[in-house]
Amino acid sequence: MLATMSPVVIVGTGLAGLATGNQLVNKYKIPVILLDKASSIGGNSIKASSGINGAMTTTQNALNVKDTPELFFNDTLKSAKARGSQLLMTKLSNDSKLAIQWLQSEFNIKLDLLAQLGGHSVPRTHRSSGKLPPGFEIVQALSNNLKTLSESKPDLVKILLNSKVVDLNLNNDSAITGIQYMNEENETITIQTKHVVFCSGGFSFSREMLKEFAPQLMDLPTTNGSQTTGDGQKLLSKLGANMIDMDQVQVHPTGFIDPNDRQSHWKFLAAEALRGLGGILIAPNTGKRFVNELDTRDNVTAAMNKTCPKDDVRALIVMSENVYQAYKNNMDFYLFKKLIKKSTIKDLVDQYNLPVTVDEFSNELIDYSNESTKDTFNRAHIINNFGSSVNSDTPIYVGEVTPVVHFTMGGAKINNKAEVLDKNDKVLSKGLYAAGEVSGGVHGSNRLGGSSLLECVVFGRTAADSISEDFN
Ligand SMILES: Cc1cc2nc3c(=O)[nH]c(=O)nc-3n(C[C@H](O)[C@H](O)[C@H](O)COP(=O)(O)OP(=O)(O)OC[C@H]3O[C@@H](n4cnc5c(N)ncnc54)[C@H](O)[C@@H]3O)c2cc1C
Ligand SMILES: *[C@@H]1O[C@H](CO)[C@@H](O)[C@H](O)[C@H]1NC(C)=O
Ligand SMILES: *[C@@H]1O[C@H](CO)[C@@H](O)[C@H](O)[C@H]1NC(C)=O
Ligand SMILES: *[C@@H]1O[C@H](CO)[C@@H](O)[C@H](O)[C@H]1NC(C)=O
Ligand SMILES: *[C@@H]1O[C@H](CO)[C@@H](O)[C@H](O)[C@H]1NC(C)=O
Ligand SMILES: *[C@@H]1O[C@H](CO)[C@@H](O)[C@H](O)[C@H]1NC(C)=O
Ligand SMILES: *[C@@H]1O[C@H](CO)[C@@H](O)[C@H](O)[C@H]1NC(C)=O
Ligand SMILES: *[C@@H]1O[C@H](CO)[C@@H](O)[C@H](O)[C@H]1NC(C)=O
Ligand SMILES: CC(=O)N[C@H]1CO[C@H](CO)[C@@H](O)[C@@H]1O
Repeated sequence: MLATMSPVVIVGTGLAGLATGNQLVNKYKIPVILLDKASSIGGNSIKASSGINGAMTTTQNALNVKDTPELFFNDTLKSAKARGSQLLMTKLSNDSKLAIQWLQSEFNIKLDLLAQLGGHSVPRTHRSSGKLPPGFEIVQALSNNLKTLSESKPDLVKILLNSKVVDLNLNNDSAITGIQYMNEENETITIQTKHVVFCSGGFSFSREMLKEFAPQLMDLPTTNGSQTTGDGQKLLSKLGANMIDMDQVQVHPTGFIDPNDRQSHWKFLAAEALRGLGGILIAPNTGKRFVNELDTRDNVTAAMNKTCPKDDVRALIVMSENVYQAYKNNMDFYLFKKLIKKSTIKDLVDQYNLPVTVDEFSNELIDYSNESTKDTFNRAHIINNFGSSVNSDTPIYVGEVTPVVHFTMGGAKINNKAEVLDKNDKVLSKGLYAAGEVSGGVHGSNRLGGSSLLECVVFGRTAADSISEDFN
């Protein structure tokens, strides 16, 4: 039977592609071919460092966090600021519990820890205790399964790297009949197929596309990987897809400024979990906090833009020993890369010449940590803070941060079956699906931290479920 089924072609091996592939193969035994233009698997997904969202999960239960899909939806909608598709946001929050459960039960990924990221009403961003950062851990588990199958059952799974998709073939009913890619020898090869799932990621590395859609951001540094060039958006747009929110490009407020390479256009991300677990932001020109660090990314960036100097040192991120303990592996990595350093309050005030006394600075941390007062910026109090006995010698961790281009909310609009839509919101082409960052509508004008890995799993699995209906 396998031999007569034309394989589903998946464009991209980030989390969206891997989730689609695993669901097709494990649940339905439908053959897949994964193509990636890069020489390795994982896209931007492999870099994700804060985690993946889920509402009403067993982890939240175990940690006594009360959450519902409705609360998650409300947070998502507020962050989206009237952009995007509410249907997709509902689907994202509804299916988030199942997405986490799927990763835990099929791939043995623990996802047993939580952080509360910006714009979320409760802690719902999951990561695992242990050494591996979430993006790496999830990509590794899902790709190992497919790699193993590609060896034992080559008719079921093929993974072709260094293979760049360049075009699609349609019949005169505009149904998919094939896909064309270019191999390492620059030959164009056609694969016959009735189903293509675009999982090709965002466009934040494409200067050409940033210039077209968000020219005001071209001078900002970026966290992007060089493969993130919007190939999928270009192909789908050419076919007539409804490209929505293309001008909504996410600026993440905290990219690390490397003190040894300040001008570099490329920045390591200072994961949002650093703030989520208790870290604060300090303006170097006032020596004070200036924003609720757990507001949404767009709002934090706007506050930084308004308050902080446009100098070499934009803002400082300051973390307690408790944050270090809660996020030890990442913190050790940042220390190793010299992106943060261990210091004391006295040394911090001296080093950056902050216009406050050591006592004033200590008192600000004490106030911030005081659970019986309302936070100056309405930030929800969390357990991991600086404590009540802060003084000039209290150890802290500090890094310099600046806003960075990070994620593209816009893309090809899909429906809740992950089918790509045309400009009248009708299915564009029979057999054509999209999932992950290439799609648009899930996040509106601002994505919540942890919702990108989630959309990959939710809509990747959904694409597979939709495709399976054609194989009955
Ligand atoms: C540093 C960093 C940290 C992040 N942390 C988090 C986090 O903690 N939580 C969270 O939810 N999100 C996070 N994100 C966002 C998230 O990682 C990505 O946005 C998301 O994983 C995108 O997944 P994807 O599968 O859609 O695309 P990607 O993972 O980017 O994969 C796309 C793949 O498609 C391939 N491709 C592109 N064009 C073609 C073509 N023409 N032919 C063949 N292949 C092609 C690319 O080579 C790439 O491998 C982070 C992003 C970055 C950069
Ligand atoms: C979500 O928002 C709606 C509309 O504002 C409100 O009625 C509802 O109570 C909110 N739900 C939760 C769980 O906060
Ligand atoms: C989300 O869940 C609610 C409540 O179970 C349901 O009424 C709704 O149809 C679901 N929507 C989507 C898009 O999954
Ligand atoms: C972000 O800022 C807008 C406009 O100032 C405000 O309405 C909104 O409540 C803020 N977002 C959050 C999550 O607080
Ligand atoms: C598609 O084109 C073929 C060949 O030109 C023609 O025979 C067929 O009727 C067309 N089908 C449709 C649905 O237009
Ligand atoms: C393929 O094309 C690229 C870009 O034109 C070129 O740099 C490369 O050398 C070519 N590779 C081969 C094997 O011909
Ligand atoms: C920063 O603020 C200025 C005006 O104060 C505005 O023109 C600019 O667009 C803002 N930049 C970002 C990235 O928000
Ligand atoms: C915390 O705030 C309360 C109420 O304002 C105050 O009484 C108490 O002294 C504060 N605790 C510390 C350690 O400053
Ligand atoms: C869009 C963008 O800013 N792309 C940059 C990504 O990072 C590399 C450096 O690694 C720059 O060369 C690109 O210009």
